[in-house]
Amino acid sequence: MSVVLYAPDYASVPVIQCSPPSWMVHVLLVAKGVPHEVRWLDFAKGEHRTEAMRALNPRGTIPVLTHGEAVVSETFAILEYVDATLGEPWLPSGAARGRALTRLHETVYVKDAGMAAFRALMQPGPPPEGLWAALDAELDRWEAVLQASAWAAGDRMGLADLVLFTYVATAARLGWEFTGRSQRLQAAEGSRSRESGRRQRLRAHHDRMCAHPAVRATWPSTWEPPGGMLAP
Ligand SMILES: N[C@@H](CCC(=O)N[C@@H](CS)C(=O)NCC(=O)O)C(=O)O
Repeated sequence: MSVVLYAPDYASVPVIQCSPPSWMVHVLLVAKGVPHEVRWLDFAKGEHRTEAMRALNPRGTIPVLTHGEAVVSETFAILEYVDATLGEPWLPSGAARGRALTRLHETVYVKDAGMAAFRALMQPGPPPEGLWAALDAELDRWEAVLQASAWAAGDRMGLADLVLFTYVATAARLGWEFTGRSQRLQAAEGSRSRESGRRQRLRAHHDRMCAHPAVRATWPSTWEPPGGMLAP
């Protein structure tokens, strides 16, 4: 059964020149070695809102994944579907499954904060005050998660890592800085070490993800390759 991922042609997405939700699904398909086709839709031409696309997803959002007769929309549903149905599952079984699913669904806060900031950047005029505040506050939580383990859940790259990484990479490209610290955290920390606010673990996570062959293979062609990475 053929697998088709509908994703925006990144060049047609204003400002961010990428779609983190589509990118993370693409990384998963490539990392799992699932044969698939990507249909790149031109957002500027409204190719994601045609009658045919609305028949797949009436909300007109992408990513959408089809697998034979199955149609799956909503990013996290797609990640879970691909994981359970195609190739070796990444989600563990038993007790570790609860943790991995919790971490995956917790990344919705990164996704929402990231999307809100990206949408603000798409508006004309200078960026609003506190553009990254919500994302900063959320990423402080993930820095703490990554203090305990190199990956978001367990000892290997998982679904939550895909979400975290694609939003962090997109934000970093748009001017968000790993060294930035939310005012809330700064106030809470008082005179404690500034180093703890530098998100070194998150940066290491980002760099590790950048080196992954599936991330390299799907790197948005609209972006410069990250420092030190050869063009895929
Ligand atoms: N809740 C949806 C949101 C996906 C989403 O916002 N997709 C964007 C591209 S990154 C989109 O389709 N935007 C087009 C539109 O809303 O018209 C999901 O997670 O799949």
